[in-house]
Amino acid sequence: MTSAAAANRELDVVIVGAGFAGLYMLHRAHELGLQAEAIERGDGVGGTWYWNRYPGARCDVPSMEYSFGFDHDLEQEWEWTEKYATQSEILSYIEHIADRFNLRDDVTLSTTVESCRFDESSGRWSVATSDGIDRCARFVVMATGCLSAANVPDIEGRDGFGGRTFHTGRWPHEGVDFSGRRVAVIGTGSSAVQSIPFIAAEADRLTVFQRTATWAVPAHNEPLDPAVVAEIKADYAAWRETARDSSSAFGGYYPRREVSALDADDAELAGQFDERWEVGGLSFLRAYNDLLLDEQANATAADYIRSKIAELVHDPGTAALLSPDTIVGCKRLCVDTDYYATYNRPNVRLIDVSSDPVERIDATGIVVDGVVHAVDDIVFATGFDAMTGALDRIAIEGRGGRSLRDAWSAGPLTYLGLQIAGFPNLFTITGPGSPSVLTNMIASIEQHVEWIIDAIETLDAGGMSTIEASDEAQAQWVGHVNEVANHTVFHGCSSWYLGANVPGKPRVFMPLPGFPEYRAVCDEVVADGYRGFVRT
Ligand code: FAD
Ligand code: N01
Repeated sequence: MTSAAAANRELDVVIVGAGFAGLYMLHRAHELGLQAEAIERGDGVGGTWYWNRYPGARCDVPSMEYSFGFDHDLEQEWEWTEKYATQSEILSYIEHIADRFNLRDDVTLSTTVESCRFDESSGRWSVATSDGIDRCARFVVMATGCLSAANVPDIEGRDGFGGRTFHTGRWPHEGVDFSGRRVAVIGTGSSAVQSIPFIAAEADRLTVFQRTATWAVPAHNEPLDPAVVAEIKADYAAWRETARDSSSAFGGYYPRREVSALDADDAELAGQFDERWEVGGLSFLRAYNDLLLDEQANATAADYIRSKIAELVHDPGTAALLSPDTIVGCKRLCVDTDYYATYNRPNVRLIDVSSDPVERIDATGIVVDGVVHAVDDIVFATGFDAMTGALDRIAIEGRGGRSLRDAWSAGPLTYLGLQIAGFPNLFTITGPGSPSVLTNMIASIEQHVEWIIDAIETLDAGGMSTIEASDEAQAQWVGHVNEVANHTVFHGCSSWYLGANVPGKPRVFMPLPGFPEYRAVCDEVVADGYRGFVRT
């Protein structure tokens, strides 16, 4: 859309973000005949897959499942080439969607939404953006992403570093040549696990700074077998329905076994874990049904992975440092290709910063415990201000001028992860309090977009103008999310699920485990006349 065409535009819906969520929301808004505009900070569509171009970036949910199911022709015509698609293939898929559903005319790129203010007298939202054009809309949909606000730690001296710095989530489009360079990677989460083998293969020397050892299982990525693809496509709808019925909204290949690890003897455990290790991927944690519910059960998986690390990493000291003493899956399990084996390379060194943190960065390198590790490049694989970060960076004001930052000062409060009391007609896609990051995100995005579209359609059909979560329903829902999380192992470590990776962020478990149960509640709420929502 040209700036002139968008000037002071009156809209039905402003959508913030043009990743999977923003684009699908825009498509469904078009189908409903709504005037909608998606506003995106990036210079292109794609969200996560536009920004995260670091070497080795791919999905960890199999491509046949990590894709939209809303359109039969789309899922039949698109050809994934590998079990886990690369960043560039996923970005091509998203661009194909933007073209196929004629979305581009209503996407405004290179523009940041700075504030959204609800005007009680008109019942409309005023949206201010970096292009200086004011939009006014009945509805605002935050498709801002759970993992879109980069977290670059505020380490003393960071800006005085003399070499190049990169964040995995803001990777240069032209790529980075590390040949002949001494490179530091700070962090050992999923982004580091995927990029470290590539950086190590190119750099002269790689030094990895590890604060917490991570759990990783092999991806065993491979080209997709055309026979398997044909079998899935023959009844894709049923296959997706099975996936949606699993707690993480995927698992068509290797569903969870409904057996407790605590009932298995050592030989059975080893056999099961060997089988899952050979298959590869996140299905490892589905070998038994209580690995994410019971710490003792979880310890069986932990022992197994530690034994694998000891086999894969030749130097016993490095293997010990790489062996976590935490709960498997309590931070997101990493899926790797040659991560552990990379530490056998002579040009790779691991520095433990668990007890002596990175002290500062000087012009020449990274200082730990008084020792300067001289490097030419620093890669911050330090993750994101997850789930709330992107929303927190927008000045959002609801009824009575109340800011979202104030409303969420002790942690995010939502009803169903879809709406926030005091913020009428504002929706969040995969917001805190919904399964979101614990699932195949595309399945969660589809379910949220469809729920929001139905809510708007029903509102219009009933001659109503606003929908808003009630305080009581929201308080009850937050209590429910906490109660469900308390029955899992997720509280057992300092993860970004809890906001623990960002200094000063309140520690609240943000996603809700259990996709099928959640969907059922969303459907019941609608069947019960939008129970817990106030509609006027
Ligand atoms: P995003 O893709 O994050 O898009 C949000 C967009 O909103 C961004 O482009 C951002 O620029 C824009 N935005 C935010 N704030 C503003 C603002 N104020 N103004 C304008 N624009 C704004 N999930 C899985 O289920 N499976 C996977 O295998 C998987 N792999 C991942 C790999 C990586 C490297 C990362 C970082 C995440 C991965 N995820 C995965 C999670 C992934 O984020 C989701 O699957 C999905 O892509 C999210 O889509 P989205 O549209 O909700 O958000
Ligand atoms: O970020 P992370 P990510 N000093 O937060 C460390 C998805 N994803 O970008 O654990 C030293 O997981 C931090 O240490 P600690 C996926 O959902 C998927 O890797 O906090 N270290 C940690 O090691 C994932 O979970 C894929 O002690 C510091 C690392 O940086 C999410 O995105 C690929 C530090 C950050 O790890 C985020 O992953 C990529 C400091 N000051 C991403 N600050 C797939 O495989 C932070 N760290 C599909």
